[in-house]
Amino acid sequence: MLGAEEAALVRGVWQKVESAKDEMGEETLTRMFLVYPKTKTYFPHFDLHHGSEQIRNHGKKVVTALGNAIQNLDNLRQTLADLSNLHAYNLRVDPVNFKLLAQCFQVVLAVHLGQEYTPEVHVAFDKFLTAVAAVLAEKYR
Ligand code: HNI
Repeated sequence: MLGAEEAALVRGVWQKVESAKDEMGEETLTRMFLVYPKTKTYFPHFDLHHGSEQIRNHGKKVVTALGNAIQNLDNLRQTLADLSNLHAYNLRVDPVNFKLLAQCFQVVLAVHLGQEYTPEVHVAFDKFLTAVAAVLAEKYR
C-alpha cells in the first residue's frame, strides 16, 4: 500500500486537478478506446463517437469513484466493495483492462499537471491505481 508521503502526494495532486476532473474522465476513456480498441467491447450500448455524452458521463463516474477512493486510502476494500462486485460479477471486465485504464489515466494526469507530474507523482499514482485495480479484481478468484 501507499506510504504516508505517497498518500499525501496523491491527495495534494488530486486537489490541483479536481476542477478538471470531468474533462479528465472523458479524456481517459477516449484515450483508452482509441489506444486499446478492444476495451470498446464492454460498451456495446454506448455511443463511442468523439464528444459522446455517454463517454463524458461515464468518465465523470469513474473519476468520481477514484476521488472517493483517494479520500479513503486506508479503507479501499470497503470503499470499492460495490464496484468490485459490479465489475467481477455483472460486467465481467477482464482485469487486464484495469491496467490499460490506469495507464491512460496517468497520461491524462501528466498532460494536466505538466511539470508537476514528477517521477514521484508518477510512482505514487501508479501505486494508488494498482491498489484500486487489485481491489476491483479481487472477486474474480
Ligand atoms: Ni468501470 C461502470 C468505475 C475500470 C467497464 N465503472 C462503472 C461505474 C463506475 C466505474 C463508478 C458506474 C457504476 C454504477 O453505475 O453504479 N471502472 C471504474 C473504476 C475503474 C473501472 C474506478 C478502474 C480504475 N470499468 C473499468 C474498465 C472497464 C470498465 C477497465 C472496461 C474496459 N465500468 C465498465 C462498464 C460499466 C462500468 C462496462 C457499466 C457502464 C454502463 O453505464 O452501462
